[in-house]
Amino acid sequence: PVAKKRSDYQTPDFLISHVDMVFHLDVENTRVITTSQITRNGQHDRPLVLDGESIKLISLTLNEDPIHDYTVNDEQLSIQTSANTFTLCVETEINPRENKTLEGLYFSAGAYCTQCEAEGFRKITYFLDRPDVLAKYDVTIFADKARYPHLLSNGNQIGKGQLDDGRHWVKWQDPFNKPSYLFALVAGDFDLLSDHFITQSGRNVVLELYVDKGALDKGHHAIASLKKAMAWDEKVFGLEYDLDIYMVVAVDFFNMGAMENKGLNVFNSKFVLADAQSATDDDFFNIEAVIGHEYFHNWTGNRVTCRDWFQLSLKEGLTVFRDQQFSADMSSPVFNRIKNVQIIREHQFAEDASAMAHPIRPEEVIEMNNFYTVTVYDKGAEVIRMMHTLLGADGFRKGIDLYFERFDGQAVTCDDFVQAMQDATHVDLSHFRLWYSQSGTPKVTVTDTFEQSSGRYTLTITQSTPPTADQAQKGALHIPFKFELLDQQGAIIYDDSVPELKAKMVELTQAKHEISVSGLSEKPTPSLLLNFSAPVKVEYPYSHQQLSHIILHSSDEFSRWDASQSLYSRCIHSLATTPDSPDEELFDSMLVAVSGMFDLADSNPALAAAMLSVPSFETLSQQVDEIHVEALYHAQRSIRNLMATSLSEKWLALYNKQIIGSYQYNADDVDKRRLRNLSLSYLVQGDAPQASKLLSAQFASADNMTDSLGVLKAAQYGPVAQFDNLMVQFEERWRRDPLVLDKWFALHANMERSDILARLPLLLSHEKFSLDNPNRVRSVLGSFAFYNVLGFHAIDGSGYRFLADYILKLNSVNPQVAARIITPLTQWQKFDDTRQELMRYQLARIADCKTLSKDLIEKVSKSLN
Ligand code: DPP
Ligand code: ZN
Repeated sequence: PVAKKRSDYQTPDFLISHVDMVFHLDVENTRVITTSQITRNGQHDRPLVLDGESIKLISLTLNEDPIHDYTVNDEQLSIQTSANTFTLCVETEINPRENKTLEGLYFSAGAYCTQCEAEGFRKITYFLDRPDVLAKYDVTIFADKARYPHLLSNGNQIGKGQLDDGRHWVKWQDPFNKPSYLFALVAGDFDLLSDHFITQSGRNVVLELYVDKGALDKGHHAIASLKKAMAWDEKVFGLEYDLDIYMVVAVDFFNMGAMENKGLNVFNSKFVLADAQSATDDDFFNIEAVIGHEYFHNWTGNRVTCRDWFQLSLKEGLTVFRDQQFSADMSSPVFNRIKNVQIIREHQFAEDASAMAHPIRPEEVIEMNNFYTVTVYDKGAEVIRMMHTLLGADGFRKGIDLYFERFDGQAVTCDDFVQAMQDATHVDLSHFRLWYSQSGTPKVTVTDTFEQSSGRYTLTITQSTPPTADQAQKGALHIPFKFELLDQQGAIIYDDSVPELKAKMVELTQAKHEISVSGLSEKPTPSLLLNFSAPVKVEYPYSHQQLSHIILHSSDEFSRWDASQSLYSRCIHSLATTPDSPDEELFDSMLVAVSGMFDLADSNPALAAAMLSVPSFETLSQQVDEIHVEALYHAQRSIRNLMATSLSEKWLALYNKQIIGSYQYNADDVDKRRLRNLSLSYLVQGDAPQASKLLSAQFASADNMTDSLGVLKAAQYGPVAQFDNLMVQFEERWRRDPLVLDKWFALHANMERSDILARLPLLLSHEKFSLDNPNRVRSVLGSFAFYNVLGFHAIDGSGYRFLADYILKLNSVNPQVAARIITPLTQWQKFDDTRQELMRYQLARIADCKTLSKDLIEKVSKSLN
């Protein structure tokens, strides 16, 4: 396969103004008749080249005459015509049941549904399947009425009828121009939850949520979340919904989280269904966030879309930023910020360090599905956030307003977005644009000097970005770097004559900056990168006293948490490198700091819970140049054990203090449950005398999934027998609920135990496991590969081999999911030589497969280079 390059963009040779589609649904022989109004774009005599894959061409007419002058291959249909404006009618046949890739039209647990982003529409019909071809769609669906009473597509329903043979039909019309990737069709027998929302201008919008039969009670949180999102977008961005109906359908088989098809979102049921018994607080949170995300796409993505797929971050970075702001407003801002940053530090930094490194606007793509990445999404959101910081909330809003004024109804580029931001505010963003083309994790190094005699303190800040696999040369970026200086009492040092101190921010634009302040009586402590103001790594030689000082005194809650994480990291790395001579003084000062954090539990429980948690293995891995698996893993364990045993009374008191009534999803109770389950896990880790009793008691009395799962997660640190016993009980209770069973699969797959490789095959042969279902695959194979550190990285290579075996199986079933869970194997670069060799050996084994999908070829070949 050949890579497409961003620089090769050409405007389309033809445009399509209107599409009429008729679907005759049948599980194995669905007929699709697509009639398009097509116009030549500019003066040329090139043929009309349509995309099409895995579909059977039945007939082809141009202005109602049969076409003879065409060629067709596995990917394209090419029609030679001299007409400039014409009607093209294409009839195709597809097999939804056979379609396990879950792209195009497929059959999922008794219902038909579609997934067209990025390039799935071409599996339905031959078409100009690119986002800069915008058309209006009329869609008529015919299907058996008894089995498929609900026939849905984008826009408004404009007709329906009944046939004598038991079939019925419904016709939909979408008044908005849209690219083919936003097309959707759903047909099935669902339960329907209806509601409505009155927009700011007084229009009534019907809200419809379609779920599996019997699951109606689990839809209320999703509907409530949707209404919150609609109100929030009006309030914060002045953006109102534009159709009279908004539909959400939950399906069990889905490659992604959800999809923002115009007026007809299709969701992975995991991000819709929730009730207290079966869903955790995190599930409730994620549902609100994903419902928000897809809703916000209606403007950032659908009304203004991407010119080409290299611009994906135009809609995804911006929409992730919007959903993050929404979630922060709905719950705890600091807790949300910490979550965002953890994703960057655990996964995005890892991507930068791997062979898959790419800028938020990639330059080269073989399979677009491989670029729905943490870089495009989450680093993309950080880039938008930096603009928000540089322009201020009002400036940002002006920029957004201008963006919609200029580009509503169009397919545009990331440059167009930045230009609108710049033109609306007159802030020069020309240098800032480098964030779109430069990949990698910038490193900001800070040093300081203090001259006792003059009281002059100088901060020297340098930036550099190490080379990445895709790009050797790096330039200095425009970085909004927020910071403050704390005196020894913990007060912030202000000096109006130093503009950076006044603004609490320096805009780094060059390799090196210096900031000086005079007249200080003692050396201050700098608190750096407040609120993670840029997606960079910061280096400053903090003493542990300084870290403790920041934990107590920074004005920025995020930075207080961040300092706690630096303190833990320092302890862990110190123990990992010199396990035989532990730095007792460092550990003592860490324990003193931790002791103090307990005092926060009443006043700021969200922050306390975050501060009392140590960095993940994945985060720690990104802080070192070479990962020594066992040493780092055991050091992290030991530090947690030290915290657990040294402070066992505090953990017990904290556990007992969290009095919570019957389950409600609200911020106060969520915080309490989080603190309680965190305490429980430390009590188990520290082998506290009460631990085992607490586990059983909480398991027996829990009226909600958060507390049940809290027990199981904590039990992972205790004796295997007790864990296994609880897991058996859990399975008995939940074996008929696939979404809950996924949690059970994941707990088994990421459990640290010596017989893990022997247990995995048992999970995969479980009657509820199926390679066809992405949620099951992610919960077993994904959890194992991403989070079972000792199992996956077993030094005999058995973990790598196990994953590779299943990637080869998945390759022919669902290449998109296969290419996602191969990620840990492609990130071999920082491991020891033995592991590198073992990982590369498995990659080479996969590369040898003769029928390897484009998705895997791209990732495997890059990581073997
Ligand atoms: N459905 C995916 C998302 O919303 C892709 N657009 O991010
Ligand atoms: Zn999105």
